[in-house]
Amino acid sequence: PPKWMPAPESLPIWQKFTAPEGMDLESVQRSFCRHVTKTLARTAHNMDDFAAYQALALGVRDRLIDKWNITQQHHTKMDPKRIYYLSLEFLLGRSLDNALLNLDIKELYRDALKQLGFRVEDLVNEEVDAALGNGGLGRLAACFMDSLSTLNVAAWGYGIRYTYGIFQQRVVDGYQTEFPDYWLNFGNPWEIERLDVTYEVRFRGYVNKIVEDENTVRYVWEGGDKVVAVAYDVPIPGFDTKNCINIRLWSGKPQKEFDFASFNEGNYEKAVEEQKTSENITAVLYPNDNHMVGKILRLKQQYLFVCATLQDVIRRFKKTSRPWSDFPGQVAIQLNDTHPTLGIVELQRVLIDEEGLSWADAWDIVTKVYSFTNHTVLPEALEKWAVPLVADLLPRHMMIIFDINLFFLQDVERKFPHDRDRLRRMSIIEEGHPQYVRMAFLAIVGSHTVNGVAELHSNLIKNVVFKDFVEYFGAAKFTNVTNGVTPRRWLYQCNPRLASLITEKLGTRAWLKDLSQLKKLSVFADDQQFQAKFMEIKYLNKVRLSEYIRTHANVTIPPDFMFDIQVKRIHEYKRQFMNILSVIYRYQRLKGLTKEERAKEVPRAVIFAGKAAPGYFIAKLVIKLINSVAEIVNKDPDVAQLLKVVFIPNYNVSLAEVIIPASDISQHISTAGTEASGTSNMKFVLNGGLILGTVDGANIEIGEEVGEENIFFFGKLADQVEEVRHANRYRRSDVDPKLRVVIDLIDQGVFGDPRIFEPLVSTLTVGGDYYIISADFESYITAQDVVDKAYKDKAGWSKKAVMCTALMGKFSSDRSILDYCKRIWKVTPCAVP
Ligand code: B1H
Ligand code: IMP
Repeated sequence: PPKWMPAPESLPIWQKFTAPEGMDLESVQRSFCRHVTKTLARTAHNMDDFAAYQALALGVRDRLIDKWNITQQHHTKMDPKRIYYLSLEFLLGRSLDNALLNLDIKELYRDALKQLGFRVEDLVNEEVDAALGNGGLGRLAACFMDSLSTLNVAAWGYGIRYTYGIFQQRVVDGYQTEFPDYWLNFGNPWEIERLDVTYEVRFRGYVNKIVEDENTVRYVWEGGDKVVAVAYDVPIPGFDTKNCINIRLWSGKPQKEFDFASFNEGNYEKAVEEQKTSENITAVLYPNDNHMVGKILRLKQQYLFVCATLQDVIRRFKKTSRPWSDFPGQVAIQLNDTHPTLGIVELQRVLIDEEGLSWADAWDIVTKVYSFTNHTVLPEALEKWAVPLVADLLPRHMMIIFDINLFFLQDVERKFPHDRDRLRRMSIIEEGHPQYVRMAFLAIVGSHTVNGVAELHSNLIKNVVFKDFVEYFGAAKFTNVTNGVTPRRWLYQCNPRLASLITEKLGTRAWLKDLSQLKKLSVFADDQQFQAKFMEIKYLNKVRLSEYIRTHANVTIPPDFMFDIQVKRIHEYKRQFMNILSVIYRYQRLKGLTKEERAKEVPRAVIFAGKAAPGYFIAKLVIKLINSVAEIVNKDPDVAQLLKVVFIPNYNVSLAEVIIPASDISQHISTAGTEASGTSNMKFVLNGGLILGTVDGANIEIGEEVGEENIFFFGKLADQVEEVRHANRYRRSDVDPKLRVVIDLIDQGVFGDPRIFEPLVSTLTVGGDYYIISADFESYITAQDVVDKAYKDKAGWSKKAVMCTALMGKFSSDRSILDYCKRIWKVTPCAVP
């Protein structure tokens, strides 16, 4: 343990010079100018908005660090149970605006900077997103960190500092093209580099068996190659609290910077080789949402991550000289999906091989510490790693996995004797050539609690996907914690006008920490004046988005159109394809209408955005189809007053903050039973946008909260999907008649060379229509008509919109986190007084 100097804080002079900065105009301006001149080495004469952003960010960072220090010292003093949230993704987005709001210093900074000639609103737009995640799973981790900090939980996030986050998407000739995300090129004021916090990580090598006496053997993992993980800390301020927690991100670097022997021999390539390979490990985020790719580099990322994290966790635990039996009372580790599951094996390894505990004592500790969140039931997303790959990279871990499996299956055999098929189904090792390690099974066996992320999803886990495990472990181990989103970013920050209106009406900002208070808004749902204000704000948000679309996608969308939005990762199960097919259907229907009939139609802008995994051919074709349809529709004067279609490039967190407040209706139309939860659905409804959705994921619970009259459901139910799939037809003549009309138009070349779209269109027939677009199409088109009809009734729609915002209290990530604290982690807050 590090030796601390005898409390220098107790010296008055120490206190004087480390006191947090003042909360007055002059302190802010002084700090800003100090960073301009001393940190950036600039002057008033060579300042641009980006430099001003940097100086501002550095000043705010100083305040975060003050809070961070106070929080860590308080935690050291109180030594509470720590919560460790392990995630290979943190989709944080921008930090400046969020920090200004959470620290409640935005007004102060606005005034201070105004006098210096800058507008805070301009400067926050200079920031590049931290995009270390793919989609929902990574953004959930970010929302959870905001809530953990706000709720004063002694928590740490742990992740990887990818040099390149999710790729930048541009659209070229209608196709997605990918560019590297150079997010660190101009420095990152939101991280604190900890060159002193480093851990060694071993790969490959061999396992040495040491026979101590006739009943004891020990194994030591030796040899191989070592790399070093360096810590980078990202402070996460809570809202309206002194607490500020931390995400610690690991970056790989070589154990020795340079091979001098090779260098001196004149072999420059070889001299820097090691450096290159170890830095490669954390170079890039794998850009697949809901899809696993069994690449060795990904396995290296996972191991480097858990190995460094556990060394840090154990070092912190050991500072208080407690016995190992205290560990489960002091440490809870949450696995964000199976990606950090090697952590289970690594802890077992450290306890038995390095700390000398017996297998049984060690395993008892491991299974009391870990809990596991499952985020998907899609078969292609469930992680499995080839045994030869694991055995080569992590030989000792492979042995331990086989032992865990052996003891587990022996116990299954005791409980369900002579049930060979059950053993085969439940084995952590999938038999075959090669064998595979089933990571979800390993995570279940090594955890005390397993949760899904919405009611339906958790039920599917219990009754279908992990049914055998429920029968073996009992139902109590499996539970649901419905996802949530942070109302600080997803209402207060992204929709300031609506937030002000709410605060004005409720007379307090308390709703930002207790979102259930929004229900008090429902008494204003019929109040015409309130409706008018609410819808005026919606209109202004639509103007802002329309302006963005004009400048970034070169399409003009009148703000009085209905804004119909589907933004999320592009995936077959999310069915953006079905959406664009229905747009084609609408297009041909509109073209067939008389002038009188047209006058009764609701003008609609159908807005898409989202990234496809670079190797996902069909998803990329969906983007091409959307752009091809947009091109034809947007230039057709026949429908110019009634229909616009646009694909906005490079969807990310900061773009979501512009898009979400501007929606009238958003689409969450996954095949029932496939979207575990969805979280953007919550954000849209919270901002007074209605949803058109399937009976899937969190849509169901949103419907329960806002009422059936305020949500548009359609489509087959989860328990009908399997049956529909079996009845699917494989010929064009058998698809839904309305869908047939659409396919014919594509085939006729209305949207360009039909041969381009053939692989996509044929998923509906020869591909077996796995996502049941044909079976849901009629119901989908009907639901679209119901939406149009409802939208024509302005007062009726306004009331629905208000009720939506009012009834979303359940979907705060604060509620989710409190649920984890009470039922899974068994931890209470540790607030800085
Ligand atoms: C979700 C993923 C995911 N579920 C594998 N699973 C990945 C799986 O890189 N990989 O290998 C990356 C991501 N992501 C999403 O999690 C669900 O689809 C959403 O429905 C859910 O809302 C979100 C948060 O729980
Ligand atoms: P860690 O838990 O050892 O990683 O410590 C995190 C941070 O908490 C350190 O960088 C310090 O800022 C603070 N800290 C840790 N131990 C002490 C202590 O004994 N006194 C005061 N602050 C501490």
